[in-house]
Amino acid sequence: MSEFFKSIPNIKFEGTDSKNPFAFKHYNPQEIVMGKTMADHMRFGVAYWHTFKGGGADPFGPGTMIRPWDDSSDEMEVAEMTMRAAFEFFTKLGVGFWCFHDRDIAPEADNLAETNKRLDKIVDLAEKLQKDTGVKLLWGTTNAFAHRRFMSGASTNPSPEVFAYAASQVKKAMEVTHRLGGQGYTFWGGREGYETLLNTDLKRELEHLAAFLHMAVDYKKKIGFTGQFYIEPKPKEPTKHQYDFDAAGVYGFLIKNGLEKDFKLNIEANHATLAGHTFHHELEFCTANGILGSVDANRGDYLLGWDTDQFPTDINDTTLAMYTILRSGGFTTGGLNFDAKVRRQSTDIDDLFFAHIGAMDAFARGLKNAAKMIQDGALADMVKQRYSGWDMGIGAEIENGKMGFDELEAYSIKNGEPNIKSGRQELFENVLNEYV
Ligand code: XLS
Ligand code: NI
Ligand code: NI
Repeated sequence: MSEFFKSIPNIKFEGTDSKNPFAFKHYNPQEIVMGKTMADHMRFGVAYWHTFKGGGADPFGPGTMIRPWDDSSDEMEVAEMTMRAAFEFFTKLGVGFWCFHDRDIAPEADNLAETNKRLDKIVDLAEKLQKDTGVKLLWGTTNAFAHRRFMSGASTNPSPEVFAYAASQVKKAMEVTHRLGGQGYTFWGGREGYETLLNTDLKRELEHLAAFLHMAVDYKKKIGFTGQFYIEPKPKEPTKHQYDFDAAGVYGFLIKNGLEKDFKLNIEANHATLAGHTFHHELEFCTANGILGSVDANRGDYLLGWDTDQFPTDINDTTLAMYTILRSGGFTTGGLNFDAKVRRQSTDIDDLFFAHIGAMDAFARGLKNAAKMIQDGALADMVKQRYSGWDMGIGAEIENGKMGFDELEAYSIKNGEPNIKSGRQELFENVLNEYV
């Protein structure tokens, strides 16, 4: 039954000749690419917070978008209408997954017990709608950053009372994620960071963060939740310095604290660029270390220094991302969650569709390009060639641990100046452009 998107048809694949803005030109869910359907490769998800709770507010003005599911003074009625609108949207768009924060789906009450009751009530509805539509939960998470109690962080707050409150909230959010069959649970470190080191005991805060995550791992086992835990790195915003800075920083933190077996990473494109990396770099770092879990698919604006969370449209980016994701073996529990919001001037509900359709098509093109790159082996052969010295002679002996500094010095004295080989960067770039 269509309630909120009556004028909008189910979005279908019509191919590249289509001029219909409500159709996919490239994303053909059942099309097989490298042995798997496109839908199974991508595991697209919609982010509840941006698409259904975002109204277009920015630091200079309030929201611009008037949504039919927001049309009541009763907060719980709004929550129910929003959930219905969301599942109608997922179904019309044809995505398999959704993601949410606890506070996106149900409003806080005056106390935690009542808040939890409200959450349960909305989760009843979500459970029913999941069943009716077949749409699944990619991951759930907690909003422990918006309320004023979390102004100085959640698990890294100087106050143990706030730490306890955040723990209670994560406990409940994990329970409802479990109940909804969530395939994962994400920890994004909201305000876990600092504004000034003058008032901050950095060492202690990091220890508290580790303790908090250990408690979450214990509780996961206790309730039998088998979904994957993710940490989502971000270097700054809202705090000046966020502790989960980037993939390398998070990985070091996990290893130091004995948590590396329990967490994978959820890589967000715009967070990568805020950290001074490319999206591709963060994905490649995770793949190299076996910790790629899921992706928040969006993009920033290179001229702006904040998390603009735009919908991904750059085919170069999606191609390189899919090139790494495919070579990592693809998603298991994770997927491509559109942690992205339509621009403040895109005020119509149609725009929500255009944004997602464009992003899904951009990733479909990326997938097809990347599959072709892998099947042709062009780049991989060139990389293999570049490292071929390690497959024999002294290279193989170093890799096999048969050499030390004494032997390497003797080798260098005997063989003299190393041969210089071109890195051929421009040629590599040309080869990539053949596919994009
Ligand atoms: C914010 C984050 C957030 C997480 C979920 O920048 O991207 O949306 O994905 O808490
Ligand atoms: Ni995100
Ligand atoms: Ni973000």
